Amino acid sequence: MAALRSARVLCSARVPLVQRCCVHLGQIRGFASPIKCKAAVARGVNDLRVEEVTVAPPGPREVRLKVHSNALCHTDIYTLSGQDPEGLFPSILGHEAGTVVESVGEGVTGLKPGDKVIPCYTPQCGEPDCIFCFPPRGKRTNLCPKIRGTQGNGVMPDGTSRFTDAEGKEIKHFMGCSTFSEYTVVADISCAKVSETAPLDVCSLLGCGVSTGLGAAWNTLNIEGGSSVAVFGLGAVGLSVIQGSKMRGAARIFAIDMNPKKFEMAKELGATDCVNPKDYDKPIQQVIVGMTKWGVDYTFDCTGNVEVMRAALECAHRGWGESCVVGVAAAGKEISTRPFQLVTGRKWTGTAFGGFKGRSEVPPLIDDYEAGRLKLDHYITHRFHGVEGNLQAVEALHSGDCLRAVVTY
Ligand code: NAD
Ligand code: AHE
Ligand code: ZN
Ligand code: ZN
Repeated sequence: MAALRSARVLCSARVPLVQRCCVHLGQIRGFASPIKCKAAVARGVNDLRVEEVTVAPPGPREVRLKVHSNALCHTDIYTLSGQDPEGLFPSILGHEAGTVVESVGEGVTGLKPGDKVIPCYTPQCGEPDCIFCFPPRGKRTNLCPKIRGTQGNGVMPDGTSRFTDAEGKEIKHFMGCSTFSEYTVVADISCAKVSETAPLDVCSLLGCGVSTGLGAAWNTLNIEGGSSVAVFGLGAVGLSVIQGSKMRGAARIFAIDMNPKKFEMAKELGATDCVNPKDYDKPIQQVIVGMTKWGVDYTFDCTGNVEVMRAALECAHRGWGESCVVGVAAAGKEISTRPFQLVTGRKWTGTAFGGFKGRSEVPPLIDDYEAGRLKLDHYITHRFHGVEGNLQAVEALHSGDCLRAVVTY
């Protein structure tokens, strides 16, 4: 079904003729000029500076976006702090945004200036020869590898950057999005076009963290009604796992965090048991198993701490429990457990972007929000203005009170 939906969205033959002609006009390279604008540039570890940058016109199969709102994800901070083995400097971070198409490059179909877009760090090429996108095997994953190599090297698919600084020196892209800038350029296959009425601040939430949590519950572990769930780490990612689990009808939801300030929201979203590991003098996995008979059906690490990943696996139910790694661990960290934990039927898996295929499966989420079927406003706990606001957002996310700080440019 998802594959059929994806084929419909990606089929350019369905783009109205008038729209196709407009797109064709905009395709002429050189039609668009370089834009000078403000961006928060990561110059080095924990060195974020607002600068004027030049954003080149979009190349073939590329789209230049005006960024309206950016939400800060923990992964931006992790990369800024130098923990990401793929981290590059200087670069423009940011990968949760609500944007509007400013211009399109040659060969782009289905997108035109003025369209609202959520850039997705997990692209969806949708091409018949992509076994990750196309049915039957493409139904199993969202991990389209089409531009992953160049994306990881901080460049566009042709191997070059669209960003230069005031001295004309190259600045790297980040996660195929780079939304700490008033304008950015992304691959067309990274653009999830959303409804004309979609609020761009709320769209920013769906660019990564909140989609990831919902999708981890719905797609990756596919939680069914009546089951038990344990979520370690109650940031926006963990809380959206709780929200997604409750929407699926989970009967018992354990919410685990060292910061008790997180428990109120967890309860509002459906947590039945809030647990602070600091309140116990034994390993948290033993505490959770002790609160059940044989452990928990579905468990999630949303902290990025490898010891917590182990605890999540080890409190999963004997015989069938499934544990999902969502958090991103620092460079060089590894996970371990006794193989006996797997021999006795537990399964260990992970998720990227909650398994959502960006272009076909993210737009329906904002439709659900607009129709009142999906609540999202509670994730915006802080708001800032201007590109400078990204520096304030970094401070806010460190405070322990912040779920998502949305910066509007
Ligand atoms: P966050 O920092 O807002 O939340 C993390 C929470 O974990 C905090 O509430 C913190 O108090 C809690 N925590 C830390 N150590 C703990 C411990 N030992 N036991 C229990 N709780 C603990 O982060 P976030 O934005 O919610 O992101 C969570 C993780 O998910 C990060 O590692 C992020 O990089 C990752 N992430 C992964 C994906 C993906 O696709 N896999 C997508 C988005 C984010
Ligand atoms: N660059 C790191 C890996 C970081 C990582 O695991 N990223 C997550 C997304 S975090 C979003 O906030 C992910 O989905 N990765 C899949 C991918 O293809 O990057 C490293 O270890 O190299
Ligand atoms: Zn693909
Ligand atoms: Zn993220």
